[in-house]
Amino acid sequence: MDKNYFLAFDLGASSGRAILGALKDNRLELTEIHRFKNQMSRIHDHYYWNIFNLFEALKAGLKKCVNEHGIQPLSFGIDTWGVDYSLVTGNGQLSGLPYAYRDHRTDNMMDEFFRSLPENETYKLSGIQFLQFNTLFQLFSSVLNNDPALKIAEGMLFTPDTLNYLFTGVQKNEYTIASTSQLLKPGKAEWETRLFKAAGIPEKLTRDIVEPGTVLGLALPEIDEQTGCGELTCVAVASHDTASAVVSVPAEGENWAFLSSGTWSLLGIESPVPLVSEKTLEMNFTNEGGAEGTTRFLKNIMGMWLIQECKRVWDDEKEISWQEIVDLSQLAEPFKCFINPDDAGFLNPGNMPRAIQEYCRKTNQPVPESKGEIARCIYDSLVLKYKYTIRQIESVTGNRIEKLHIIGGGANNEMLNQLTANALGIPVVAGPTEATAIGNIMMQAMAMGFVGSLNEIREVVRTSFDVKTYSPSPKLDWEKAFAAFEELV
Ligand code: LFR
Repeated sequence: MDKNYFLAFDLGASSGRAILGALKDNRLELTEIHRFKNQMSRIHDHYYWNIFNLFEALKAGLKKCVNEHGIQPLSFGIDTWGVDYSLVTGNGQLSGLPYAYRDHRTDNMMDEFFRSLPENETYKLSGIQFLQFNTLFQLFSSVLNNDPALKIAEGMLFTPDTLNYLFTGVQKNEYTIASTSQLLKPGKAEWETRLFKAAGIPEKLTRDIVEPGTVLGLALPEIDEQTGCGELTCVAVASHDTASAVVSVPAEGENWAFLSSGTWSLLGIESPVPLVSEKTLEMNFTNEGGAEGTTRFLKNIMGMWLIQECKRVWDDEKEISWQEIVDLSQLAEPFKCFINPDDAGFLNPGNMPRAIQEYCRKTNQPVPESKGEIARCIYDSLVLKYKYTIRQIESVTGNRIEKLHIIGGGANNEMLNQLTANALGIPVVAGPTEATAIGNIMMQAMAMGFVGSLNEIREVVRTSFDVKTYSPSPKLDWEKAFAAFEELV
């Protein structure tokens, strides 16, 4: 079989990449073609995504693929973070810049919304965890604030849908990304009209929902003119980045959990059905849509964002590398103080080190002063939150988790991988770090007829990429630390 080429655009909240996948005899090779920075634009104290810049960056990636690597891929696919969307007017233009989910316009919006539909009803109808930035609450905030952009909108496209539309002219909502909105029925590619009604969101905004792995159409001739890509198929992949990442977990058998580790730590299991009950509501777990009808039963944990934001503040003084941060944290005293990583105050505090210190002060703990102490506090607390979350999952399913697969960029942090294995007392398998791009590429390969199923995709991942296993070898008393942490959260 010849090599077949697929181009993945993987956009994260801090950077975006174009990754070329070459598939031959069921082995996949990756080449990073293009990398660019992404960041929220702060304008008059609101946060937005510069969607037009992102579109230009993707075209630049495609052009490099053709010109510098000499490859015209068969297809391309786009995945991004969840919940955010652009509004489209009747003549097909985007109405303004899309808001970024960390914008403060949704502060207190959940409580406001629960006045029209109580929390437990909302959960039953959607199966989605409560995060103040879910599309439901973003749109509700626009309704309450008489947002003029909403008034002229005829359609709503999530971030990957929007970029697919700019490339092809086709307006569809892809299922996995739509499931992050809290506007679908649990585990179903169907809009829940009662949620639209309760929020006052016009139902005309919805588009047809397509399953991941659907061919959307061809890139417009103007794209070929600008990039030389030729006839290029656009595939709606599992376009929520977490959905793409979980597609490529190299797992076999049962009783495994995944941790998709990046800006967010998404910790959960793949389930054939949504798990929606009073207990899962109380624990605030989500049921997001996956490939092949699977559900991701998971919890959002405030992940590497905590340390990324510290680094951003520290860099302002004097640049510090990731390795230095890890090294300093290892010199600091363990278990000196803990945070609940998911405290609302850490969502977008501006100055993260200060927010962490304030949290410790408020909770009558020793206040971490040095960079090493702050980083240690973050790492210990994250790992303990992982332990806490795994226990919650086990209490819902009644099954012991026997292995944790860490995928995504965070799997590069060897220290954290080992701490995680020690705290959980089970083997941790790290890799692939490029899980999201791999999942994106393999869903294209499936749409184009080169693989047949999720199982086959995982087989390709296992034969193509190395993973590293960390066995538990605890030197510290994690149970004691866990008891203190549990007390706090
Ligand atoms: C990860 C992610 C999470 C989602 C968060 C916000 O990048 O997509 O799954 O909850 O970003 O959209």
